[in-house]
Amino acid sequence: LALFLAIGFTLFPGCKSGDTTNKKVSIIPLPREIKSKQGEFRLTNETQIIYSPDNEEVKSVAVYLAELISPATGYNLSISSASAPKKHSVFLKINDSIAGAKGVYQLNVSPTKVIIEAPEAIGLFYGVQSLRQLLPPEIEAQSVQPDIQWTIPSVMIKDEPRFQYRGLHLDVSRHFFPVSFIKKYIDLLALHKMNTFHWHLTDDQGWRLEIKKYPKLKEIASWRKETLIGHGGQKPFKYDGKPYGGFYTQEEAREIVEYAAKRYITVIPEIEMPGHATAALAAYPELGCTGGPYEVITRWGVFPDIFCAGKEKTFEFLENVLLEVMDIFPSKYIHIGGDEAPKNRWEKCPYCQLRIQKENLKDEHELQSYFVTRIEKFLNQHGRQIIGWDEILEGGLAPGATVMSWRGESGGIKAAKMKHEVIMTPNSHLYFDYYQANPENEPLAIGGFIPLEKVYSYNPIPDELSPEEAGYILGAQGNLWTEYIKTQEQVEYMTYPRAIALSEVVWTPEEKKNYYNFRNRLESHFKRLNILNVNYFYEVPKPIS
Ligand code: TNX
Repeated sequence: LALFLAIGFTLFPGCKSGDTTNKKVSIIPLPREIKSKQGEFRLTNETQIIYSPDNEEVKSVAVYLAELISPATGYNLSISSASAPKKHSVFLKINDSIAGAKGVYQLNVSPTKVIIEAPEAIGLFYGVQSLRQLLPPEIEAQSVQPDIQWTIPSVMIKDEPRFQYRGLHLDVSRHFFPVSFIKKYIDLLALHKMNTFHWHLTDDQGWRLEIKKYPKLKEIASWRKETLIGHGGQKPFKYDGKPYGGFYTQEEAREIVEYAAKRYITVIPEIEMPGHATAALAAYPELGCTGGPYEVITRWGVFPDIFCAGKEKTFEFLENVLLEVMDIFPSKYIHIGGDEAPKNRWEKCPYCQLRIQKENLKDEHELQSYFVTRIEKFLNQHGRQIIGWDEILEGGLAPGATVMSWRGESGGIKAAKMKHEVIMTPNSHLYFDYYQANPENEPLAIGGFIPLEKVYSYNPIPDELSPEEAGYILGAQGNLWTEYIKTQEQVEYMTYPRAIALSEVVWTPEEKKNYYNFRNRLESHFKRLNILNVNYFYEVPKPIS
């Protein structure tokens, strides 16, 4: 490691003292501008947190900071909006004259004070995250660390995000994860200045959200009769014989939304339609073309039974579901899935064929477009917009839809050229369920190969786009599908550190990114993750050749 660092420091001009890899200044994602200065600020029991102006939102960032610092230091810092503060304070100030993208902030540390300024509270929150990373990693401990000096190196930081959408996804259908874990997942997003949690709540293998109007979703659709334990490609499949399931109550989902909002993270729920719907059909078989019976699926893959596009009751069901979903999730966007919906059932279904005729549609792809557009209209009427996987381009894109480009970037490029918003989640770079190292030595995964450096190298703006078209790329997201991921430890192992590389992809200006510099900073960042009890994948850094 020493050798690696020595080589890294000599070869990279960005690594000289006074710059980002100054041992003590190691922030991820890398801020836009950092200037190291002489000296340091020492945090003590006497330090005050002073916020202004005196309003609830600014105050709550101050409280968040005090609570962040308290367990490890044992300090109970005083928080006030006093106009004549004592020296040696941490100031959180709204300053309208600072301009930039949403989240912009400045952080100025000197031996006598720390000032975080931003035009909005969200910027103060990001400044707090940077300040957190300037403190020793032991600040993350949940018990008092008596031997640590809580010093913060003097520094001037000017920072703002590159993209407005900085997301991470989690599939809780294939495997279910409890509320406590979802909160930990969200906390780690906040540490890395990510702002969106895409919650994949429904799929063939389980429906995970309580819907009051349709109780069988939690009673039937949230359970499968046994769980696959063998390799998906092996025959015969091996099962453990035990029922598997779980769901979030509406109260729990609201708790998550609120928890995330305090961390400036939006939760986007995904309700899959028309495909990946077998679990829902198992509970309400009348919503399928054949009428069932159906069972919650125990294997992984793409399955033929999807919501019937010919029946009015399908739309009645989905609209009622979405009304409850909108009541829980205040997000501007609702993700409606749209991916991997085989058309075999629709081809043979008299209701669907009648609909095709009546609506003057060409084929089943146009029927899917009709389906998505109809749902979009409903959500628009309630002030929301839809996101769909790139399959929603087939058969005609719903007018206001945002496209999540997962089968590479081509769907995203096409949508941006059509002046639709795009979120890049290509399975060439951002699928964290794929292997990150030699499969021979890794726990079984779904396939693929996306090592850390590949994630880091990703640029969400494809060369093919003009600057105007590029403006439609809202940002990027990492996806974590959990077919092969059963435990919380395994989720973290697959997600980290790749999601940390992603944070720099979506935050840091492209021209400031440098993998070796990142890998250096990551090495000290790992100490923080150790204390936070995160089970990340570790590989010894390769020397620069
Ligand atoms: C494709 S990505 C899917 C998921 C799987 C994933 C596995 C997408 C929109 N659909 O249903 O879990 O591949 O990598």
